[in-house]
Amino acid sequence: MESLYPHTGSSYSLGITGAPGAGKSTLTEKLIARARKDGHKVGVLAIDPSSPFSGGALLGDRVRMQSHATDPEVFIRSMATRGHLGGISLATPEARRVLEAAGKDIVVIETVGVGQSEVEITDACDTTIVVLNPGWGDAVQAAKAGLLEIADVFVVNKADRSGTRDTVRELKQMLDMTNAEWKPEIVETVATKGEGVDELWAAIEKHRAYQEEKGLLQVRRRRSTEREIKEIVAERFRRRVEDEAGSLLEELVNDVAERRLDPYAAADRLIGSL
Ligand SMILES: Nc1nc2c(ncn2[C@@H]2O[C@H](COP(=O)(O)OP(=O)(O)OP(=O)(O)O)[C@@H](O)[C@H]2O)c(=O)[nH]1
Ligand SMILES: [Mg+2]
Repeated sequence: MESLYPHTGSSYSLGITGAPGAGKSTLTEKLIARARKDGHKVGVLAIDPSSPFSGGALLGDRVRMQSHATDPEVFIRSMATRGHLGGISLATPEARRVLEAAGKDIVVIETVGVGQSEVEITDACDTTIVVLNPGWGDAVQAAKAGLLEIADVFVVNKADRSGTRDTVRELKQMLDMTNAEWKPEIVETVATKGEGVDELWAAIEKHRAYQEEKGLLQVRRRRSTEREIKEIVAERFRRRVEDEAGSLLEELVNDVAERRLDPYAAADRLIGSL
C-alpha cells in the first residue's frame, strides 16, 4: 500500500447494492458500456460479503459481464470478503486503490445487500445506487433497511414487470418525508435491454456534480478515510489480542463465565495488558 498509495485518488466510484437477484450485475454491465462510450477506463469489484469462497454467485457476476472480457480498459474482479481481515470495510478501499493505480477512473463496486453490507459500501464509494424491483412492499422494506438514508440514486429495475409505477410512487412518498438536502432521483430501468441506462448515467453525473460543487465529495472521502483508519486500528488490536493475549483471554473468559468479572472489566484488563 505504501508504494501504491501515491498513485491513487483519481477515480470516481459507484456503489451498487440491492437484494440478491435485483439485477445489479446486469445493470453494471450496461453501465460499463455507457462509461466506455465516454472514454472512461472502468474497474469493477463484485463483492460477496456472505461467502468465504470465490465460488458460484461470483462466477455468475463474471458471466453477466462477459461482453467486456476482451476490452483491455475494463477490469472485473470478484471478491469474497467473509474471513478477510476487516471484512468489506477494509477490503473495498484496498481493492479500489489497486484499480486506481492501474489507471481506472471509474470504479464500480457491486455488493449484495445482506446485513450491514449496504451501509458499509456507502462508506467506501462516492455515489451509492440502490437497486429495487417492482413489487408491493419493496419500497417499505427499503425504508426499514435504512436504504433511504444511504441511496444517492434509486433504481427500480425490472421495470418491464407490473407494479413498477406503484413502487416508484411509494418510494417518492417516502423520500418526501425525509428532509435530506439531496433528494435521490428514481430511475426506472430494464437492465436486460439496456433501457433507462442513459438516464441512470445522467442521474449519477448529476449527483457527482452536486457533490463537487458543494465540496461534499471531499467531506465524504475524508469521513471514509477516518473510518478506514479506525477500522485498521480496531483490526490490529483484534489481531494482537489473538497473537499476544491468547492465554489471558482464556482466563478472562473463565472469570466472566463464573461471574467473577463482567465482560467490560475483562475487556479493560485485556486492553491494559497490550
Ligand atoms: N425481466 C427482467 N429481468 C432482469 C432484469 N434485469 C436483470 N434481470 C434478470 O434477473 C436475474 C438476476 O440478475 P443479476 O444481474 O444477476 O442480479 P444481481 O443483483 O447481480 O444478483 P446477485 O449478484 O446474485 O445478487 C437474471 O436472470 C437477469 O437476467 C430486467 O430489467 N428485467
Ligand atoms: Mg450480481
